Amino acid sequence: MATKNHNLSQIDTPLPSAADMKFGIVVAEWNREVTEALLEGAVRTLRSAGCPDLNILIKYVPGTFELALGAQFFAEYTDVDAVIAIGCVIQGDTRHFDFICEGATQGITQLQIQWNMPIAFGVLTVNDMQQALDRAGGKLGNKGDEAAATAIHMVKLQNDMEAASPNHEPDRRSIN
Ligand code: DLZ
Repeated sequence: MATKNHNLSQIDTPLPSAADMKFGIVVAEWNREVTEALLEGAVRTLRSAGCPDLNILIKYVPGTFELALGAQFFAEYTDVDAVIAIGCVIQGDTRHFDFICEGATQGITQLQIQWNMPIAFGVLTVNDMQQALDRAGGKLGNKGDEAAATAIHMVKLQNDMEAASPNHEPDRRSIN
């Protein structure tokens, strides 16, 4: 649950090293002022955990509704360990907001289960632009930081569990 005034850049658990990890970042172009700030936060956090720039792949899609497919392209055509999906949906006068948010959340949830690959949800779903700016490097931190930290933790968890699995078989990432 979102906690009022929680700072999204405050990462409580120390970040594992991301020196050997590779990430795809898919960024929605809608509300670009906001999504660029979220992207900056995500890249900064990946770098701070030691992820080399060569291991950070960035692609753009038109809007948040297209994030799930953009993430699937990363899963299908690259060897990334995880994807970070970045978008910003601002409530308008119609129900469009609900459909976009639902499409993105359901699409991303389904995708990460199907592909057995972490996809971090760096999407702001807010009432107005001020709420977005507050969470994109403003007074409530940066959701891009939070999403990148989540992706790093999930890749580490997956790597550790795979390595310890008695039935370990080569997965999608080693086949590519
Ligand atoms: C159409 C639309 C609207 C009204 N609002 C947003 C928004 O606030 N944030 C966002 O990322 N995208 C928005 N879009 C675009 C949709 O995500 C999508 O790109 C279009 O509906 C075309 O599929």
